Amino acid sequence: MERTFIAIKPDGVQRGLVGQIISRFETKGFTLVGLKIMSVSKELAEKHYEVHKERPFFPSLIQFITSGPVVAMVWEGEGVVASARKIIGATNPLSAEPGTIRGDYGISVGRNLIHGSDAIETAKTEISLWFKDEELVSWQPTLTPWIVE
Ligand code: DAT
Ligand code: MG
Repeated sequence: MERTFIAIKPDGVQRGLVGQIISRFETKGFTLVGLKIMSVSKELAEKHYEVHKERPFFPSLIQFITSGPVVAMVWEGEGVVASARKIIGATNPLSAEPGTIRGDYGISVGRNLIHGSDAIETAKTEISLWFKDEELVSWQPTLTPWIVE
Protein backbone atom coordinates (compact mmCIF):
# COMPACT_ATOMS: atom_id res chain seq x y z
CA MET A 1 0.00 0.00 0.00
CA GLU A 2 1.21 3.50 -0.86
CA ARG A 3 2.67 5.59 1.95
CA THR A 4 3.87 9.18 2.27
CA PHE A 5 6.02 11.10 4.71
CA ILE A 6 4.43 14.19 6.27
CA ALA A 7 6.08 16.54 8.78
CA ILE A 8 4.46 19.40 10.67
CA LYS A 9 7.23 21.99 10.81
CA PRO A 10 8.13 24.00 13.95
CA ASP A 11 5.74 26.85 13.01
CA GLY A 12 2.78 24.46 12.84
CA VAL A 13 3.68 22.93 16.20
CA GLN A 14 4.31 26.31 17.90
CA ARG A 15 1.02 27.70 16.55
CA GLY A 16 -0.99 24.83 17.98
CA LEU A 17 -2.09 23.49 14.60
CA VAL A 18 -1.03 19.85 15.10
CA GLY A 19 -4.57 18.59 15.78
CA GLN A 20 -6.16 20.51 12.91
CA ILE A 21 -3.49 19.38 10.46
CA ILE A 22 -3.73 15.71 11.48
CA SER A 23 -7.54 15.96 11.17
CA ARG A 24 -7.32 16.84 7.50
CA PHE A 25 -5.58 13.58 6.62
CA GLU A 26 -7.66 11.55 9.06
CA THR A 27 -11.05 12.81 7.85
CA LYS A 28 -9.98 12.42 4.21
CA GLY A 29 -9.77 8.69 4.88
CA PHE A 30 -6.03 8.03 5.01
CA THR A 31 -4.50 5.79 7.67
CA LEU A 32 -1.92 6.98 10.18
CA VAL A 33 0.85 4.39 10.44
CA GLY A 34 3.64 6.42 12.08
CA LEU A 35 3.70 9.44 14.41
CA LYS A 36 6.29 11.10 16.64
CA ILE A 37 7.29 14.52 17.93
CA MET A 38 11.00 15.14 17.72
CA SER A 39 13.86 17.61 17.66
CA VAL A 40 15.50 17.52 14.26
CA SER A 41 19.30 17.36 14.17
CA LYS A 42 21.23 19.47 11.67
CA GLU A 43 22.43 16.22 10.10
CA LEU A 44 18.89 14.88 9.55
CA ALA A 45 17.68 18.26 8.26
CA GLU A 46 20.54 18.48 5.76
CA LYS A 47 19.90 14.94 4.50
CA HIS A 48 16.16 15.54 4.20
CA TYR A 49 16.65 18.76 2.20
CA GLU A 50 19.76 17.56 0.35
CA VAL A 51 18.27 18.34 -3.10
CA HIS A 52 18.10 22.01 -2.08
CA LYS A 53 21.62 22.34 -0.75
CA GLU A 54 22.80 24.71 -3.48
CA ARG A 55 19.77 27.00 -3.13
CA PRO A 56 20.21 30.41 -1.46
CA PHE A 57 17.49 29.66 1.10
CA PHE A 58 19.14 26.40 2.25
CA PRO A 59 20.83 27.79 5.42
CA SER A 60 17.64 29.49 6.64
CA LEU A 61 15.60 26.39 5.81
CA ILE A 62 17.92 24.22 7.94
CA GLN A 63 17.92 26.82 10.73
CA PHE A 64 14.09 26.89 10.66
CA ILE A 65 13.46 23.14 10.60
CA THR A 66 15.86 22.60 13.53
CA SER A 67 14.47 25.54 15.55
CA GLY A 68 11.74 23.66 17.43
CA PRO A 69 9.82 20.41 17.60
CA VAL A 70 8.60 18.73 14.43
CA VAL A 71 5.75 16.19 14.23
CA ALA A 72 6.81 13.44 11.82
CA MET A 73 4.16 11.15 10.34
CA VAL A 74 3.60 8.41 7.83
CA TRP A 75 0.17 8.20 6.17
CA GLU A 76 -1.08 5.31 4.08
CA GLY A 77 -3.72 4.88 1.39
CA GLU A 78 -4.26 4.58 -2.33
CA GLY A 79 -2.92 7.71 -4.04
CA VAL A 80 -1.81 9.23 -0.74
CA VAL A 81 1.39 10.84 -2.06
CA ALA A 82 -0.28 13.05 -4.66
CA SER A 83 -3.42 13.60 -2.59
CA ALA A 84 -1.41 14.77 0.42
CA ARG A 85 0.40 17.29 -1.78
CA LYS A 86 -3.02 18.66 -2.81
CA ILE A 87 -4.20 18.80 0.80
CA ILE A 88 -0.98 20.67 1.69
CA GLY A 89 -1.16 23.19 -1.18
CA ALA A 90 1.46 25.17 -3.11
CA THR A 91 4.91 25.79 -1.62
CA ASN A 92 4.23 29.53 -1.23
CA PRO A 93 1.21 29.88 1.07
CA LEU A 94 0.21 33.13 -0.68
CA SER A 95 -0.28 31.12 -3.89
CA ALA A 96 -1.83 28.11 -2.16
CA GLU A 97 -5.57 27.67 -2.69
CA PRO A 98 -7.93 28.33 0.20
CA GLY A 99 -8.96 24.97 1.63
CA THR A 100 -5.38 23.69 1.56
CA ILE A 101 -3.31 23.67 4.75
CA ARG A 102 -0.84 26.27 3.49
CA GLY A 103 -3.64 28.28 1.86
CA ASP A 104 -5.62 28.41 5.08
CA TYR A 105 -2.89 28.92 7.68
CA GLY A 106 0.12 30.63 6.11
CA ILE A 107 1.43 33.69 4.28
CA SER A 108 5.19 33.07 4.01
CA VAL A 109 7.21 30.49 2.05
CA GLY A 110 9.69 30.23 4.92
CA ARG A 111 6.82 29.46 7.35
CA ASN A 112 4.75 27.07 5.27
CA LEU A 113 3.82 24.75 8.12
CA ILE A 114 4.18 21.32 6.63
CA HIS A 115 6.24 19.02 4.45
CA GLY A 116 4.90 16.24 2.22
CA SER A 117 6.83 13.86 -0.05
CA ASP A 118 6.63 14.87 -3.71
CA ALA A 119 6.67 11.39 -5.32
CA ILE A 120 6.34 7.73 -4.39
CA GLU A 121 10.11 7.13 -4.63
CA THR A 122 10.88 10.23 -2.55
CA ALA A 123 8.36 9.03 0.02
CA LYS A 124 10.18 5.71 0.39
CA THR A 125 13.52 7.45 0.92
CA GLU A 126 12.07 9.97 3.38
CA ILE A 127 10.17 7.36 5.40
CA SER A 128 13.34 5.32 5.86
CA LEU A 129 15.30 8.45 6.75
CA TRP A 130 12.85 9.54 9.48
CA PHE A 131 11.44 6.25 10.80
CA LYS A 132 12.74 2.85 11.86
CA ASP A 133 10.70 -0.10 10.56
CA GLU A 134 9.52 -0.98 14.08
CA GLU A 135 8.10 2.53 14.55
CA LEU A 136 5.55 1.94 11.79
CA VAL A 137 2.31 0.10 12.49
CA SER A 138 0.47 -1.78 9.75
CA TRP A 139 -3.20 -1.94 10.63
CA GLN A 140 -6.55 -2.13 8.92
CA PRO A 141 -9.09 0.41 10.21
CA THR A 142 -12.53 -1.17 10.74
CA LEU A 143 -13.99 1.80 8.85
CA THR A 144 -12.18 0.89 5.62
CA PRO A 145 -15.22 -0.64 3.82
CA TRP A 146 -17.07 2.65 4.43
CA ILE A 147 -14.25 4.65 2.85
CA VAL A 148 -12.91 2.38 0.09
CA GLU A 149 -15.25 0.46 -2.22
P1 DAT B 1 7.71 21.83 -0.97
O1 DAT B 1 7.89 21.94 0.53
O2 DAT B 1 6.38 22.38 -1.40
O3 DAT B 1 7.98 20.45 -1.49
P2 DAT B 1 10.29 22.58 -2.10
O4 DAT B 1 10.67 21.14 -2.01
O5 DAT B 1 10.49 23.27 -3.40
O6 DAT B 1 8.78 22.81 -1.65
O7 DAT B 1 11.13 23.40 -1.01
C1 DAT B 1 11.34 22.89 0.27
C2 DAT B 1 11.14 23.98 1.28
O8 DAT B 1 12.13 24.99 1.09
C3 DAT B 1 9.81 24.70 1.17
O9 DAT B 1 8.77 24.03 1.86
C4 DAT B 1 10.12 26.03 1.76
C5 DAT B 1 11.56 26.27 1.34
N1 DAT B 1 11.61 27.06 0.11
C6 DAT B 1 11.35 26.64 -1.15
N2 DAT B 1 11.49 27.62 -2.04
C7 DAT B 1 11.84 28.72 -1.32
C8 DAT B 1 12.13 30.07 -1.65
N3 DAT B 1 12.09 30.51 -2.91
N4 DAT B 1 12.46 30.92 -0.63
C9 DAT B 1 12.52 30.49 0.64
N5 DAT B 1 12.25 29.23 1.03
C10 DAT B 1 11.92 28.36 0.05
MG1 MG C 1 9.73 19.35 -1.62
